Order: sequence, then C-alpha cells, then structure tokens
Amino acid sequence: MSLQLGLVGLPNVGKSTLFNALTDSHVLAANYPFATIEPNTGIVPVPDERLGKLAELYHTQKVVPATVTFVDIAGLVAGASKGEGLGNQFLAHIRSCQAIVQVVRAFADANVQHVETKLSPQHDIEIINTELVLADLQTVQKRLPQLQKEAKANPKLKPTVETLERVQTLLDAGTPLFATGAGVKQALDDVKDLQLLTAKPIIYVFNVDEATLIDQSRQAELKGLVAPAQALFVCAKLESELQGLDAGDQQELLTSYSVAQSGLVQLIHAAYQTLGLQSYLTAGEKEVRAWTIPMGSTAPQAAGVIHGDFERGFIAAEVVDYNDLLVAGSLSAARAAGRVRTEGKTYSMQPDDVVEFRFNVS
Ligand SMILES: Nc1nc2c(ncn2[C@@H]2O[C@H](COP(=O)(O)OP(=O)(O)OP(=O)(O)O)[C@@H](O)[C@H]2O)c(=O)[nH]1
Ligand SMILES: [Mg+2]
Repeated sequence: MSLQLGLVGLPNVGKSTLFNALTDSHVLAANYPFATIEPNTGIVPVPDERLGKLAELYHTQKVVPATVTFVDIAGLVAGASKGEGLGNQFLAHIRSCQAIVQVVRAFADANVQHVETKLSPQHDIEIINTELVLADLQTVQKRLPQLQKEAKANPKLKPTVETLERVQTLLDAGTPLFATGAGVKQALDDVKDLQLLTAKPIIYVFNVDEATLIDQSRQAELKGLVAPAQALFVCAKLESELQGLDAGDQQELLTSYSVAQSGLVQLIHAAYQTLGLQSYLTAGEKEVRAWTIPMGSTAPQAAGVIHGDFERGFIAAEVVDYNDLLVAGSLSAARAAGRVRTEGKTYSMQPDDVVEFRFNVS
C-alpha cells in the first residue's frame, strides 16, 4: 500500500513549490492564486538507509523502497464549500488521501501575494479547517435524516445514528473531528463509509522563511496554534533548492541552515507516526525491500501485506534484527550467533525486523 498524503491549504502558500521539492517534479508553482487546478500526483520512495546496506550485504541490485504518494491539491478559500474560488468539487481529491498535510504560509515576502491580504497563520488555519468542517457538515446533514429513518425499521443502526448525531453536534460547533478525543475517533469507525475529511489525521507544515528555521521561540508559538497535532517547519524555497543536488551537497545545504533532515524525511516520519505505521524489511539475493504495516501488526498480518496467501498459509517467521544482521555480516553468521529467531502467529512485528516468512499454500 502506498501511503497517500494530500497537500491542502490556501492558494499561493507554497503547496506546489513544496510538492515539486518533495517529489522532484516540475509542476507549475506561480505567484498567483489558483495556479493549481487539477491535482498533481507524485510517488516518492521513502528514504531508508538500511536498504542500501542490506543490498550490499546480499549483493543484490534490486532495492524496492516503500513509497509515499503526495497529491498537490488546488487552493481552498473561505466559502469554498458554497462554491467560492474553485468551489468544492476538488474536495473529492482530499477524500482519497489517508492523511491531510495542511500547508500554512508563515514566510514573509512582500512579493508573494497573500489571498487573505495579511500574514496570519492562525487565521489561515481557521479558514481551511472551517471549510473542511463545512464540507463534512454537508455530508452528515445529507446522510443523517436517511439513517434516522432506516434506524426506525432496523434498530441495529441506532449506534451509528448516535455517532452521527454526535459528529453533527461537534461539526456544528466548528470542531474538526481530528481535534477530538480518542473516544470520538474510535466511534468514527462506524461512519467510515462517509469518508469525512476532518476524520483524517492531520499534519501541519508551516512554510517558513530561512530565519524561522532556527527561531525556536517562533516555532513554539506556531506549534501552539495546532497542538496536539504534529507541526513541521520547512522552507519550501530552500527545499526546492535541494532538487538536483547529490546527497552530500543536500546535507551540506541543510546543515548550513541548521536543519537536520529534509522536509521529505520529516514529513514521512510525521506521517508514519500520525497514522501509526511502521516498516519491516525482507532481504535476499533477489531483492531487498521495505514494507509498510500498521504498528502492532502480528507476523501473519505483516506477511499478508506481501501476499494474501502468506497470511492464510502462515507457518512461522524467521526474524533477525537489522542491526544484529549488520554486525554479523551475513544471515548464516547471524544464525550461528543465535540471532535469528523463529516467531509464531502471535508475534508482534518490530520496526527493525528483517524477516523471511514460512508458509504453506495448499
Ligand atoms: N519567499 C518564499 N516564497 C515562496 C516559498 N514557497 C513558495 N513561494 C512562492 O509563493 C508563490 C506561490 O507558490 P505555489 O507553490 O505556486 O503556491 P500554491 O500553494 O501551490 O498555490 P495555488 O496552486 O495557487 O493554490 C510562488 O511564487 C513561490 O515561488 C517560500 O518558502 N519562500
Ligand atoms: Mg499550486
């Protein structure tokens, strides 16, 4: 499964600039609102240095990283849910994403037009979240009366009706569902088919200027606007300058701005964390590969990501920790050192597991 993340925000805040930097693409990024109309989609490999090391160890050429798909979506404006700007038809593009990456302008540049005329990250976030809430409210208001009617004939639907009524109350009060507690989030499972936009996890990316990249107190202030959601600080302009540089030069440029990791790496980490995902590895002479699974997956569930038959016919998993394997230098040496374990059906996968599944398909 490729994780799909949607870049959402006001027009002209740097979504396409960031998209280009993240995906090494060249879509139109321009100094006027609504430069993007149709969504741009880009698939990027998840940077993972373990893969290269394993490929050396196994003398294999084929490395298959996990991937993340970024979708650069048209800018949203106040009133979009009522047809302002480009209207709400492209909200469907957000629906197909697993998480929302809200890009918020926090850079000052008199040359770049701001649709809300003045720079106010807080105000901008409120506009976007209000539009998402209004879109959800429309969805709920359409569905709820039908469901209430159906529940009269089918009492089994009552809990779903109750959840939806609760959701409506929250949305009516202007609360995006991602800002609610764990209890509500769990109940949302009942109404998954509605694909509510604010039920998706959210990550805020503040598009800051170079000065803010090292300004901890400004960052804390911005973080405070969205806590407890994850907040990242990237300078889309700087990120775009990384394009075309080799890894060494990229690191040098980032270090000169006191940035430890590229926006891509930060964003992917944040997305994995927010969505509760982890990876595990498979390695052999034919290929070295990273797979994405929900945290807490059991060995058979992890096997199922490779192929349904692997899960159905699961017998055991041969597991070695990546670091142990590297120290040992080969799988047989790791085995001789007692580092390869055989795990059964209830084994809970760990992030550095290098695995070979044994299965039986009849
Ligand atoms: N100074 C500065 N300018 C930026 C930065 N990021 C983007 N810009 C500029 O802002 C303008 C808009 O950028 P886009 O990436 O097209 O913005 P967008 O959010 O995709 O806009 P729409 O597609 O119209 O919704 C361009 O002129 C960019 O060069 C940044 O970090 N710093
Ligand atoms: Mg754009």
